[in-house]
Amino acid sequence: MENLVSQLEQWKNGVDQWIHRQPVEQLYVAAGVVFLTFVFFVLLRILKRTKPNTIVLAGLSGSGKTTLFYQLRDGSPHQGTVTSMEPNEGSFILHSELEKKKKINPVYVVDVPGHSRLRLKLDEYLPQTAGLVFVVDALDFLPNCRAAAEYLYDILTKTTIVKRKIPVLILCNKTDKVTAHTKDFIRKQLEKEIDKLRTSRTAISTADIANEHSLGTAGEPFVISQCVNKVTVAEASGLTGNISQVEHFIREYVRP
Ligand SMILES: Nc1nc2c(ncn2[C@@H]2O[C@H](COP(=O)(O)OP(=O)(O)O)[C@@H](O)[C@H]2O)c(=O)[nH]1
Ligand SMILES: [Mg+2]
Repeated sequence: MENLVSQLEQWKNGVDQWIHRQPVEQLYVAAGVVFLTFVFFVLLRILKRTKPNTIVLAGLSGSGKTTLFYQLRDGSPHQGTVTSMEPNEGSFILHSELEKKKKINPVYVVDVPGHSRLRLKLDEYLPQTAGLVFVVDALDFLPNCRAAAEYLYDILTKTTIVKRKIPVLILCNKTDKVTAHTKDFIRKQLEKEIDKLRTSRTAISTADIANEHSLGTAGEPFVISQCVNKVTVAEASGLTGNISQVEHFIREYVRP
């Protein structure tokens, strides 16, 4: 035992002497390298954590956002729930991914109520948003076309959406019913309505043009491919669980 202690002491003295023999600059450099490596790993962690992982479900009331939220989380539509007045939100692994063996990153999904008073909530989530799903009722589409186009127009001209180029998926929901409109029809109608809105709204707000991001190409009829952010159209049925196209969109922007 004593032998061991004296051996350790000798070794410690050896190290001390060696350190004293080194030029002082070299020690500073070594300390600097250790410090920088530490800072690098801390930064890496922070960057990884703040990568946006929020998916926002927006759209008019009754389009099927809440049903879709439950379907994504639980694989069931939870029928019979009341009109949501508070945003439904939560971090989870998609139900369809549960049986996968490897570690999967969760998605933070927010179901923003369509009621116009509560839409302001949307802005709170946009800084962390990786993708926005705009749910459209493909069954009862025509009576709501104008209102849906207005909401979509507001979304597509939002500063955060434009600046951060947040991808938008226009999701034609309720396609389990044969009378549902096709996604091409819905896209064309929305483009037509937005084109009308574009003319009327830019006429009103030429004074504060700085706040409004003009949509599309001037002098051409509006089509969604003119948006600076990626805008795509897909179909789903939140009720029957036919949601693979939404899941694909989510995992394209929130890495599993
Ligand atoms: N046929 C059909 N009905 C749906 C679908 N998704 C939702 N619904 C119905 O549409 C109504 C509104 O759904 P909800 O999820 O509350 O819409 P929200 O207001 O956007 O949250 C409910 O009666 C749902 O049962 C769907 O994919 N197909
Ligand atoms: Mg709802």
